[in-house]
Amino acid sequence: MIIVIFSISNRHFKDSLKVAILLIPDLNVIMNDTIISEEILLKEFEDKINAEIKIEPKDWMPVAYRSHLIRQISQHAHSEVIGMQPEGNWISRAPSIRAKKILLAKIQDEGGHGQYLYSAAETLGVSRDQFIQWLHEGKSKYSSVFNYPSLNWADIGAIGWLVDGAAITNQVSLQRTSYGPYARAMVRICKEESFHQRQGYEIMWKMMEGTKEQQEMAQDAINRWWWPALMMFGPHDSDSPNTSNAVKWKIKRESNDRLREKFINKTIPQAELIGLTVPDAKIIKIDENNYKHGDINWDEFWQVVNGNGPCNEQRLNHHKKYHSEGAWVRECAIEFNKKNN
Ligand code: FAQ
Repeated sequence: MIIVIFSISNRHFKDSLKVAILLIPDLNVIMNDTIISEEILLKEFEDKINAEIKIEPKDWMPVAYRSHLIRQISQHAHSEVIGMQPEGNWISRAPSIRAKKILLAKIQDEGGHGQYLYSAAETLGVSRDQFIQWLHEGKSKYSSVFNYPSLNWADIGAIGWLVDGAAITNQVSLQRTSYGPYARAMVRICKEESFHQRQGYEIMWKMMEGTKEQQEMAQDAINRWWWPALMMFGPHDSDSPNTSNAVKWKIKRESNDRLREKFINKTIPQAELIGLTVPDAKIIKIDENNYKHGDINWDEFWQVVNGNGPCNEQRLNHHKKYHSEGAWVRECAIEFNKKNN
């Protein structure tokens, strides 16, 4: 019976079944039961969503809800893992042992976030190997922001402060997402992400207390990372095809534009406090707590999303190379697991 419930969303299969129903009276009864079952299941699903009860892996869910989550959670996981690359580039060149230790811990956290998220996505019935294959084939996305180069130490400050700051703004809201494993992963990720944002801000703060050259480096870094950070929230709501279902199913709790506004409102005062300015000539302060940003370069955004950013090729090639060179580690882990279970 379960197989029939899942398959019934396939139109051709449904048509063949309708023909069969006309021919076999007993099957008619079975089919009616099945259709009723699906309606009941959908109603139960919607009731849970409305009552803020989390959907769990073994619960019935509409096919489109499942595939929406598979897409979003796996892309989120890829972002965490690919996001290690721009920062990893600076571990060996951190300006002190303290800075090196902090950066190392931060990057390790991002790898861990990828693990939680791949595990959450796997509960939806797709293997991790498949997710990685989709990434390597360019079928699955990761955040556009990681396709920009990290040129100097100030960029490490800007990534922590702005990129993690933008990520956490989104992730705080995702703690209330409707799918249980995703929401629970977000709780831990947010705790760690808030430390990441502070380590980035501390770097910028220290540079702004330093020499004129250091201050210029910090301003140059915010000039280059500000717009890519705003783009992390995705296209305007009016151009966001996934938002309508995401909001209906409470996967997204706030829209792309609303989250972007929240990020701007909290980040501009932080910039001003240490003497930095955001590179937006059209920014307007609407009232005490709210700002309106100028035009985002959406052509640039789509270029980067579609694989033509400054570092897209480099990031993906790097991932492919080390994934392939690390195959023996995965094989050893599987053998070890077999021996111990
Ligand atoms: N980059 O209809 P929407 C981090 C795609 S974690 C690339 O609005 P949706 C931690 C989108 O996928 C950062 N593609 O889509 C860290 C869709 O294409 P598709 C990652 C983007 O899903 C810090 C199409 O455009 N965070 O940084 C982007 O409703 C430092 C239409 O867009 C998450 O992934 C983009 N920026 O909203 C690690 C949070 N924006 O899939 C290391 C979870 C949009 O239909 C160092 N994800 N697209 O082919 C989300 O909240 C959502 O998926 C959005 C996009 C908001 C990213």
